[in-house]
Amino acid sequence: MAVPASFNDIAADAAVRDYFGDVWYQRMVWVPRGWEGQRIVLHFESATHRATVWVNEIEVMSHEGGYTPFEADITDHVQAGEQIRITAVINNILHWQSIPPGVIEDTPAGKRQRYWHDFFNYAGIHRNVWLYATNSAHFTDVTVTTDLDGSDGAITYATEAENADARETKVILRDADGNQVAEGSGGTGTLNVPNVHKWAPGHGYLYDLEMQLLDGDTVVDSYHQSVGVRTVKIDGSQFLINNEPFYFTGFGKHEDTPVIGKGYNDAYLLHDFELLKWIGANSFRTSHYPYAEDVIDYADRQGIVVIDETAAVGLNMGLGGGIFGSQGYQTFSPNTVNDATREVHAQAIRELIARDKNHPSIVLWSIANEPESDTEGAEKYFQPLFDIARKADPSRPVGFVNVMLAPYGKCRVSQFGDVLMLNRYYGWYVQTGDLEAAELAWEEELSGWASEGKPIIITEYGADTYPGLHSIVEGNPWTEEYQIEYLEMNHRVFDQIDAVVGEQMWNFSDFTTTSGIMRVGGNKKGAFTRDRQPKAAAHYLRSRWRKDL
Ligand code: BDP
Repeated sequence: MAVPASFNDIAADAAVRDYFGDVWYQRMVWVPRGWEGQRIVLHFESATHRATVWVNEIEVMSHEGGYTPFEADITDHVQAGEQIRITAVINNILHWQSIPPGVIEDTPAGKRQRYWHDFFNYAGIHRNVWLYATNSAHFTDVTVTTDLDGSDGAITYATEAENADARETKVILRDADGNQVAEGSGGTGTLNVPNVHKWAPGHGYLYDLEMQLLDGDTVVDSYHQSVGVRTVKIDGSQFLINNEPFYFTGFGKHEDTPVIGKGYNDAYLLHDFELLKWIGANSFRTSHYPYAEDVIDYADRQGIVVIDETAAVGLNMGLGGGIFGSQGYQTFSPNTVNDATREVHAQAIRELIARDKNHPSIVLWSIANEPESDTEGAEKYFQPLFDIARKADPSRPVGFVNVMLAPYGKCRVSQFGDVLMLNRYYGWYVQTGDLEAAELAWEEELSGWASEGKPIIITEYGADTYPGLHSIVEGNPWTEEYQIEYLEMNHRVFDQIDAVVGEQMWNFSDFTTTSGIMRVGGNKKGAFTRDRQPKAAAHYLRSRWRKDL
């Protein structure tokens, strides 16, 4: 099986596509001879949704959650210069205690995997797997935060190291041209940078912070951390980056491409960012799971702003009625999404923040997408999760994405967020084809939210559009014309309300879902098709978002 890739679409076989259960991966690898005496680590960038890994006959690690990394020190089990066998069993079942949740149902035709999120449950080893070596004294972590005081910047760092007794830590800050601009000693500290070159939306300027672990004059470990100096603050209903109001334009995306499913791919990464630039998007949300680390690294370099989301999607049994068939479950209950699920969710939040805390592009954590949020059960479930996120990262705002079923006045979870993120489909799922009625209803609801005094980001609004389908008259859903009319209506509403600080259209491109009567070869709300060709709406968005044209 190819790695990185989802296994589902590789075989031309429905049994492989829809398979759920254990999937075994195995390969032989040489441990480089030059690694004698080094600490050797096996690192998975992700395995969806859980994995257990062996080196030769020895079990070395297990991990729950499909989109965050895990690793094991395998030094004691391998020899430099030898070939080793790596075996991983990946399991893709979604159940009540997984994030995202799902259920295996007994049907007359056999067992079936069911879930409540609107994208295909692609699985496998989606990202790179690394074998790497360090000194036994080595850095294990670094946390960097930045601040601005007029034209001066401050970079505060805290390193962590192992087996490093009596070792000194030295840090060197270099600008993007490689010139040293500051240095410090000790595992923690603050570097002041007069006349700092800021990281800003559209301007991905990065410094390089090198940390060295020293044994006398010998560098025994060295790590390079990119640093973008910028601030993020909420001021009333404004979202400030570098103390200036920021307006998000862009999309909710997916990791979803032909053949490889959710597999990471350099070419698609570059191409998607070129399209973001072409269309004038300054941001995206990692709907509905943490994306590959390369994506976030590249966003840092490109100055693209990111809302970083956990895989907590589909915690809402009220949503499936239309799209996924009959219901019969309660979202929050001892037998469904419960305290044990919340523990897994909490761990997903911690792992997301641990992985992504140092990225300047990330300005906001989204701890869930469209959960049930209008019930007491939801309020109790979510309150501690906001605390966990804030404790893990006091430097960024935290929010969750609200669903249309919990409108203004009904939602009991929004009170915990620093920002309001709303997904709304007026003119699509309701008032379908009647944009006049949709506009009135949308304006009314949004004015309600605006009275809360928090910044509002519209994280989803969209209309399924079959490329090539046209209509001479207005109000004809699924046509390319209607997608534009729908977007224009939304933009009229947003432009009237000051508290709206962003618009992220759903979706960047068409993507694969489970089959169903609401989906035609997947979700067709993309501005681009799945193979990244523009629909008419892409040109319309470009004319709205590209201020330079
Ligand atoms: C929202 C979800 C998103 C769906 C979208 C849609 O957040 O995942 O794909 O609506 O229905 O419910 O297109």
